[in-house]
Amino acid sequence: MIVKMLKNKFRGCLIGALVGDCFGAPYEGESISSISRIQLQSYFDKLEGPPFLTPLYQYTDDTAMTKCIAESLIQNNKFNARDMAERFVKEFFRNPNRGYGENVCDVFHKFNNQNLENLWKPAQEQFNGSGSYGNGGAMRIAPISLFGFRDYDIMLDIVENSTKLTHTHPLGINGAKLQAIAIFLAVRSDPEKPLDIAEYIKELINKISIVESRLNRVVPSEYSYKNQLLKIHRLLELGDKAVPHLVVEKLGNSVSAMFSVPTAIYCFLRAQQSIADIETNNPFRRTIQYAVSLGGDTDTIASMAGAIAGAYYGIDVIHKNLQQLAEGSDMINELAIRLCDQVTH
Ligand code: RVK
Ligand code: MG
Ligand code: MG
Repeated sequence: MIVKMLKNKFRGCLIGALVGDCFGAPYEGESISSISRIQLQSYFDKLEGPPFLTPLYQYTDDTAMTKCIAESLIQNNKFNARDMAERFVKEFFRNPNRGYGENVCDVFHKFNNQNLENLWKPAQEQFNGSGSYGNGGAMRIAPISLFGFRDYDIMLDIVENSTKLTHTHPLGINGAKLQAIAIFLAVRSDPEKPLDIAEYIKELINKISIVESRLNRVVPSEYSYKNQLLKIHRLLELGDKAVPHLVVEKLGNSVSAMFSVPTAIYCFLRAQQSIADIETNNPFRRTIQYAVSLGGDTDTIASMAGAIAGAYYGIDVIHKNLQQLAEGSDMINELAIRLCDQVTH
Protein backbone atom coordinates (compact mmCIF):
# COMPACT_ATOMS: atom_id res chain seq x y z
CA MET A 1 0.00 0.00 0.00
CA ILE A 2 1.38 3.42 -0.89
CA VAL A 3 2.55 5.47 2.09
CA LYS A 4 0.18 8.36 1.35
CA MET A 5 -2.87 6.13 1.59
CA LEU A 6 -1.51 4.46 4.70
CA LYS A 7 -0.98 7.82 6.39
CA ASN A 8 -4.55 8.80 5.55
CA LYS A 9 -5.76 5.57 7.08
CA PHE A 10 -3.67 6.00 10.25
CA ARG A 11 -5.00 9.54 10.67
CA GLY A 12 -8.54 8.41 9.86
CA CYS A 13 -8.31 5.69 12.47
CA LEU A 14 -7.09 7.79 15.40
CA ILE A 15 -9.14 10.88 14.50
CA GLY A 16 -12.14 8.59 13.91
CA ALA A 17 -11.72 7.23 17.43
CA LEU A 18 -11.41 10.76 18.84
CA VAL A 19 -14.43 12.12 17.00
CA GLY A 20 -16.60 9.16 18.04
CA ASP A 21 -15.57 9.71 21.65
CA CYS A 22 -16.12 13.50 21.66
CA PHE A 23 -19.50 13.48 19.92
CA GLY A 24 -20.74 10.29 21.57
CA ALA A 25 -19.88 11.50 25.08
CA PRO A 26 -22.83 13.92 25.52
CA TYR A 27 -25.19 10.94 25.15
CA GLU A 28 -23.29 8.47 27.36
CA GLY A 29 -25.63 6.52 29.63
CA GLU A 30 -28.87 7.54 27.84
CA SER A 31 -31.22 4.67 27.18
CA ILE A 32 -31.96 3.89 23.55
CA SER A 33 -35.62 4.85 24.07
CA SER A 34 -34.75 8.31 25.33
CA ILE A 35 -32.64 9.25 22.31
CA SER A 36 -34.62 11.08 19.63
CA ARG A 37 -33.44 10.17 16.14
CA ILE A 38 -34.66 13.55 14.85
CA GLN A 39 -32.68 15.42 17.47
CA LEU A 40 -29.62 13.36 16.71
CA GLN A 41 -29.93 14.20 13.03
CA SER A 42 -30.01 17.94 13.81
CA TYR A 43 -27.13 17.58 16.32
CA PHE A 44 -24.87 16.20 13.57
CA ASP A 45 -26.32 18.53 10.88
CA LYS A 46 -25.46 21.47 13.08
CA LEU A 47 -21.94 20.20 13.79
CA GLU A 48 -21.30 19.82 10.07
CA GLY A 49 -23.06 23.07 9.14
CA PRO A 50 -21.86 26.69 9.09
CA PRO A 51 -19.37 27.50 11.90
CA PHE A 52 -20.92 28.57 15.20
CA LEU A 53 -19.44 29.61 18.48
CA THR A 54 -19.16 26.64 20.80
CA PRO A 55 -16.57 25.28 23.21
CA LEU A 56 -14.65 22.26 21.93
CA TYR A 57 -16.30 18.91 22.60
CA GLN A 58 -14.19 17.27 25.30
CA TYR A 59 -12.69 13.84 24.90
CA THR A 60 -13.05 11.25 27.65
CA ASP A 61 -10.97 8.40 29.13
CA ASP A 62 -11.17 6.54 25.81
CA THR A 63 -9.00 9.12 24.08
CA ALA A 64 -6.88 9.90 27.15
CA MET A 65 -5.74 6.26 27.25
CA THR A 66 -5.46 5.90 23.46
CA LYS A 67 -3.09 8.87 23.53
CA CYS A 68 -0.94 7.19 26.22
CA ILE A 69 -0.66 4.01 24.15
CA ALA A 70 0.29 5.89 20.98
CA GLU A 71 2.90 7.97 22.82
CA SER A 72 4.39 4.94 24.53
CA LEU A 73 4.73 3.00 21.26
CA ILE A 74 6.25 6.01 19.49
CA GLN A 75 8.71 6.70 22.29
CA ASN A 76 9.87 3.09 22.77
CA ASN A 77 9.30 1.68 19.29
CA LYS A 78 8.05 -1.48 21.07
CA PHE A 79 5.73 -2.41 23.91
CA ASN A 80 7.17 -1.25 27.24
CA ALA A 81 4.79 -2.22 30.04
CA ARG A 82 6.25 0.04 32.70
CA ASP A 83 6.34 3.06 30.44
CA MET A 84 2.75 2.49 29.32
CA ALA A 85 1.50 2.04 32.89
CA GLU A 86 3.35 5.19 33.97
CA ARG A 87 1.68 7.14 31.20
CA PHE A 88 -1.78 5.82 32.18
CA VAL A 89 -1.20 6.87 35.80
CA LYS A 90 0.24 10.28 34.96
CA GLU A 91 -2.60 11.00 32.55
CA PHE A 92 -5.23 9.86 35.04
CA PHE A 93 -3.93 12.04 37.88
CA ARG A 94 -3.48 15.01 35.54
CA ASN A 95 -7.19 14.87 34.79
CA PRO A 96 -9.16 12.21 36.68
CA ASN A 97 -12.49 13.69 35.57
CA ARG A 98 -12.63 12.28 32.10
CA GLY A 99 -15.29 9.71 32.94
CA TYR A 100 -13.07 6.71 33.66
CA GLY A 101 -14.72 3.36 34.44
CA GLU A 102 -15.75 3.09 38.09
CA ASN A 103 -13.31 0.39 39.09
CA VAL A 104 -10.31 1.00 36.87
CA CYS A 105 -9.49 4.04 39.03
CA ASP A 106 -8.50 1.57 41.80
CA VAL A 107 -5.78 0.21 39.52
CA PHE A 108 -4.35 3.69 38.96
CA HIS A 109 -4.40 4.46 42.69
CA LYS A 110 -2.61 1.19 43.47
CA PHE A 111 -0.01 1.83 40.78
CA ASN A 112 0.57 5.24 42.29
CA ASN A 113 0.66 4.16 45.94
CA GLN A 114 2.86 1.15 45.29
CA ASN A 115 5.17 3.00 42.93
CA LEU A 116 4.37 0.56 40.12
CA GLU A 117 6.16 -2.23 42.02
CA ASN A 118 4.12 -5.01 40.51
CA LEU A 119 2.79 -4.04 37.11
CA TRP A 120 0.31 -6.90 36.77
CA LYS A 121 -1.06 -7.34 40.30
CA PRO A 122 -3.47 -4.39 40.67
CA ALA A 123 -5.46 -5.42 37.59
CA GLN A 124 -5.49 -9.08 38.66
CA GLU A 125 -7.02 -8.07 41.99
CA GLN A 126 -9.99 -6.30 40.39
CA PHE A 127 -13.44 -7.76 41.05
CA ASN A 128 -12.25 -10.17 43.73
CA GLY A 129 -9.62 -11.61 41.48
CA SER A 130 -11.74 -12.23 38.39
CA GLY A 131 -10.40 -9.13 36.62
CA SER A 132 -12.35 -6.53 34.66
CA TYR A 133 -14.33 -7.45 31.57
CA GLY A 134 -15.10 -3.79 30.85
CA ASN A 135 -14.44 -2.33 27.40
CA GLY A 136 -11.59 -0.18 28.75
CA GLY A 137 -9.02 -2.41 27.04
CA ALA A 138 -10.79 -2.35 23.68
CA MET A 139 -11.60 1.38 23.66
CA ARG A 140 -7.92 2.40 23.61
CA ILE A 141 -6.46 -0.25 21.30
CA ALA A 142 -6.35 1.57 17.93
CA PRO A 143 -2.67 2.65 18.01
CA ILE A 144 -1.61 -0.98 18.54
CA SER A 145 -3.40 -2.16 15.38
CA LEU A 146 -1.56 0.59 13.51
CA PHE A 147 1.83 -0.05 15.10
CA GLY A 148 1.50 -3.77 14.33
CA PHE A 149 -0.29 -3.55 11.02
CA ARG A 150 2.52 -5.50 9.30
CA ASP A 151 2.82 -8.25 11.90
CA TYR A 152 -0.41 -9.78 13.16
CA ASP A 153 1.16 -11.97 15.88
CA ILE A 154 3.21 -9.15 17.39
CA MET A 155 0.14 -6.92 17.22
CA LEU A 156 -2.01 -9.42 19.15
CA ASP A 157 0.73 -9.95 21.70
CA ILE A 158 0.94 -6.22 22.44
CA VAL A 159 -2.85 -6.02 22.67
CA GLU A 160 -2.89 -8.79 25.27
CA ASN A 161 -0.10 -7.38 27.42
CA SER A 162 -1.23 -3.77 27.30
CA THR A 163 -4.80 -4.77 28.14
CA LYS A 164 -3.64 -6.83 31.12
CA LEU A 165 -2.30 -3.69 32.78
CA THR A 166 -5.91 -2.89 33.69
CA HIS A 167 -8.15 -5.72 32.45
CA THR A 168 -7.34 -9.39 33.07
CA HIS A 169 -10.72 -11.08 32.56
CA PRO A 170 -10.55 -13.15 29.34
CA LEU A 171 -13.62 -11.36 27.98
CA GLY A 172 -11.93 -8.00 28.53
CA ILE A 173 -8.76 -9.19 26.80
CA ASN A 174 -10.49 -10.94 23.91
CA GLY A 175 -12.79 -7.96 23.36
CA ALA A 176 -9.68 -5.81 22.97
CA LYS A 177 -8.29 -8.38 20.54
CA LEU A 178 -11.48 -8.41 18.48
CA GLN A 179 -11.50 -4.61 18.23
CA ALA A 180 -7.79 -4.65 17.29
CA ILE A 181 -8.39 -7.27 14.59
CA ALA A 182 -11.35 -5.30 13.20
CA ILE A 183 -9.09 -2.25 12.81
CA PHE A 184 -6.19 -4.34 11.47
CA LEU A 185 -8.41 -5.72 8.68
CA ALA A 186 -9.88 -2.28 7.95
CA VAL A 187 -6.44 -0.70 7.54
CA ARG A 188 -5.47 -3.40 5.09
CA SER A 189 -8.66 -3.11 2.98
CA ASP A 190 -8.79 -1.02 -0.16
CA PRO A 191 -11.30 1.83 0.39
CA GLU A 192 -11.71 2.26 -3.36
CA LYS A 193 -13.45 -1.11 -3.61
CA PRO A 194 -16.76 -1.82 -1.88
CA LEU A 195 -16.09 -3.75 1.31
CA ASP A 196 -16.83 -7.46 0.99
CA ILE A 197 -18.83 -7.64 4.22
CA ALA A 198 -19.28 -11.42 4.20
CA GLU A 199 -15.54 -11.90 3.72
CA TYR A 200 -14.72 -9.35 6.44
CA ILE A 201 -16.94 -11.13 8.98
CA LYS A 202 -15.59 -14.53 7.91
CA GLU A 203 -12.05 -13.31 8.53
CA LEU A 204 -13.01 -11.89 11.93
CA ILE A 205 -14.67 -15.20 12.87
CA ASN A 206 -11.63 -17.22 11.76
CA LYS A 207 -9.27 -15.06 13.73
CA ILE A 208 -11.35 -14.76 16.92
CA SER A 209 -12.07 -18.52 16.89
CA ILE A 210 -8.35 -19.15 17.17
CA VAL A 211 -8.08 -16.59 19.98
CA GLU A 212 -11.06 -18.12 21.83
CA SER A 213 -9.78 -21.67 21.42
CA ARG A 214 -6.82 -20.62 23.58
CA LEU A 215 -8.98 -19.43 26.50
CA ASN A 216 -7.26 -20.49 29.67
CA ARG A 217 -10.29 -19.91 31.85
CA VAL A 218 -13.78 -21.36 31.58
CA VAL A 219 -16.39 -18.78 30.56
CA PRO A 220 -20.07 -19.62 29.92
CA SER A 221 -20.61 -20.65 26.30
CA GLU A 222 -23.08 -17.84 25.61
CA TYR A 223 -20.17 -15.44 26.15
CA SER A 224 -18.44 -16.08 22.88
CA TYR A 225 -17.30 -13.36 20.50
CA LYS A 226 -17.72 -15.83 17.66
CA ASN A 227 -21.44 -16.10 18.54
CA GLN A 228 -21.73 -12.33 18.59
CA LEU A 229 -20.18 -12.13 15.12
CA LEU A 230 -22.66 -14.69 13.80
CA LYS A 231 -25.45 -12.51 15.20
CA ILE A 232 -23.97 -9.51 13.36
CA HIS A 233 -24.16 -11.46 10.14
CA ARG A 234 -27.83 -12.31 10.68
CA LEU A 235 -28.73 -8.73 11.68
CA LEU A 236 -27.05 -7.33 8.57
CA GLU A 237 -29.12 -9.65 6.40
CA LEU A 238 -32.23 -8.01 7.88
CA GLY A 239 -31.15 -4.51 6.71
CA ASP A 240 -33.49 -1.80 8.06
CA LYS A 241 -35.72 -4.51 9.53
CA ALA A 242 -33.06 -4.84 12.22
CA VAL A 243 -34.41 -1.84 14.14
CA PRO A 244 -32.09 -0.24 16.74
CA HIS A 245 -33.97 -1.86 19.66
CA LEU A 246 -33.40 -5.32 18.15
CA VAL A 247 -29.71 -4.57 17.59
CA VAL A 248 -29.29 -3.54 21.22
CA GLU A 249 -31.25 -6.57 22.40
CA LYS A 250 -29.02 -8.92 20.41
CA LEU A 251 -25.61 -7.22 20.66
CA GLY A 252 -25.86 -4.89 23.66
CA ASN A 253 -24.72 -1.32 24.36
CA SER A 254 -23.09 -1.63 27.77
CA VAL A 255 -19.63 -0.98 29.24
CA SER A 256 -18.74 -4.68 29.08
CA ALA A 257 -16.51 -5.60 26.14
CA MET A 258 -18.73 -8.52 25.14
CA PHE A 259 -21.74 -6.24 24.74
CA SER A 260 -20.07 -3.28 23.05
CA VAL A 261 -17.19 -4.34 20.78
CA PRO A 262 -19.39 -6.45 18.45
CA THR A 263 -21.93 -3.60 18.47
CA ALA A 264 -19.25 -1.19 17.24
CA ILE A 265 -18.25 -3.59 14.46
CA TYR A 266 -21.92 -3.90 13.48
CA CYS A 267 -22.22 -0.08 13.29
CA PHE A 268 -19.27 0.10 10.88
CA LEU A 269 -20.68 -2.65 8.67
CA ARG A 270 -24.30 -1.48 8.79
CA ALA A 271 -23.24 2.04 7.79
CA GLN A 272 -21.78 0.79 4.53
CA GLN A 273 -25.36 1.18 3.29
CA SER A 274 -27.98 3.87 3.95
CA ILE A 275 -29.86 3.64 7.25
CA ALA A 276 -33.43 4.75 7.98
CA ASP A 277 -33.61 8.10 9.83
CA ILE A 278 -29.98 9.01 9.09
CA GLU A 279 -29.70 11.54 6.30
CA THR A 280 -26.15 11.79 5.07
CA ASN A 281 -24.07 10.54 2.16
CA ASN A 282 -21.03 10.29 4.40
CA PRO A 283 -20.45 6.73 5.62
CA PHE A 284 -18.22 7.84 8.51
CA ARG A 285 -20.85 10.19 9.90
CA ARG A 286 -23.46 7.48 9.35
CA THR A 287 -21.32 5.09 11.41
CA ILE A 288 -21.00 7.32 14.45
CA GLN A 289 -24.50 8.81 14.26
CA TYR A 290 -25.88 5.28 14.19
CA ALA A 291 -23.63 4.20 17.07
CA VAL A 292 -24.85 7.11 19.21
CA SER A 293 -28.48 6.34 18.32
CA LEU A 294 -28.15 2.98 20.09
CA GLY A 295 -27.66 4.68 23.47
CA GLY A 296 -25.81 3.18 26.43
CA ASP A 297 -22.03 3.46 26.24
CA THR A 298 -22.23 5.92 23.35
CA ASP A 299 -18.78 7.51 23.61
CA THR A 300 -17.02 4.17 23.57
CA ILE A 301 -19.15 2.42 20.95
CA ALA A 302 -18.96 5.47 18.65
CA SER A 303 -15.22 5.72 19.28
CA MET A 304 -14.56 2.06 18.49
CA ALA A 305 -16.82 2.18 15.41
CA GLY A 306 -15.18 5.47 14.36
CA ALA A 307 -11.70 3.93 14.64
CA ILE A 308 -12.65 1.05 12.34
CA ALA A 309 -14.45 3.30 9.84
CA GLY A 310 -11.61 5.85 9.83
CA ALA A 311 -9.06 3.06 9.30
CA TYR A 312 -11.03 1.83 6.33
CA TYR A 313 -11.95 5.11 4.58
CA GLY A 314 -9.06 7.35 5.67
CA ILE A 315 -9.04 10.88 7.09
CA ASP A 316 -10.70 12.61 4.13
CA VAL A 317 -14.06 11.02 4.95
CA ILE A 318 -14.20 12.80 8.33
CA HIS A 319 -15.90 16.19 8.02
CA LYS A 320 -13.48 19.05 8.78
CA ASN A 321 -15.88 20.58 11.33
CA LEU A 322 -16.01 17.37 13.32
CA GLN A 323 -12.22 17.36 13.43
CA GLN A 324 -12.00 21.02 14.39
CA LEU A 325 -14.66 20.84 17.10
CA ALA A 326 -13.06 17.85 18.84
CA GLU A 327 -10.66 18.62 21.67
CA GLY A 328 -7.12 17.44 20.95
CA SER A 329 -7.49 16.76 17.24
CA ASP A 330 -4.13 18.37 16.32
CA MET A 331 -2.37 16.32 18.96
CA ILE A 332 -4.03 13.07 17.85
CA ASN A 333 -3.35 13.85 14.20
CA GLU A 334 0.32 14.37 15.00
CA LEU A 335 0.48 11.04 16.85
CA ALA A 336 -1.06 9.24 13.86
CA ILE A 337 1.51 10.77 11.51
CA ARG A 338 4.40 9.87 13.79
CA LEU A 339 3.14 6.30 14.16
CA CYS A 340 2.91 6.00 10.38
CA ASP A 341 6.42 7.44 9.88
CA GLN A 342 7.70 4.96 12.42
CA VAL A 343 6.25 1.87 10.79
CA THR A 344 7.11 2.92 7.23
CA HIS A 345 10.76 3.93 7.75
C1 RVK B 1 -17.79 5.27 32.12
C2 RVK B 1 -18.61 -7.38 37.53
C3 RVK B 1 -17.64 -5.93 36.03
C4 RVK B 1 -16.53 -6.82 35.89
C5 RVK B 1 -16.52 -8.05 36.64
C6 RVK B 1 -18.30 -3.69 35.04
C7 RVK B 1 -15.98 4.70 30.71
C8 RVK B 1 -18.38 -2.84 36.30
C9 RVK B 1 -15.49 4.55 29.29
C10 RVK B 1 -17.36 -1.76 36.03
C11 RVK B 1 -15.89 3.15 28.95
C12 RVK B 1 -17.53 -1.55 34.53
C13 RVK B 1 -15.82 2.41 30.24
C14 RVK B 1 -16.33 -0.91 33.85
C15 RVK B 1 -14.52 1.69 30.38
C16 RVK B 1 -16.22 -5.10 34.62
N1 RVK B 1 -17.59 -8.27 37.44
N2 RVK B 1 -18.67 -6.22 36.84
N3 RVK B 1 -15.54 -8.94 36.56
N4 RVK B 1 -15.67 -6.27 35.01
N5 RVK B 1 -17.41 -4.87 35.23
O1 RVK B 1 -14.13 -0.17 35.91
O2 RVK B 1 -11.98 0.94 31.84
O3 RVK B 1 -17.28 5.18 30.80
O4 RVK B 1 -19.67 -2.30 36.38
O5 RVK B 1 -12.75 -1.89 34.68
O6 RVK B 1 -13.44 -1.09 31.46
O7 RVK B 1 -16.04 5.49 28.42
O8 RVK B 1 -17.62 -0.58 36.74
O9 RVK B 1 -13.54 0.24 33.62
O10 RVK B 1 -17.21 3.15 28.52
O11 RVK B 1 -17.74 -2.85 34.03
O12 RVK B 1 -15.92 3.37 31.25
O13 RVK B 1 -15.16 -1.63 34.12
O14 RVK B 1 -14.45 1.16 31.65
P1 RVK B 1 -13.85 -0.90 34.67
P2 RVK B 1 -13.25 0.24 32.07
MG1 MG C 1 -15.27 7.41 28.00
MG1 MG D 1 -17.83 4.90 27.53
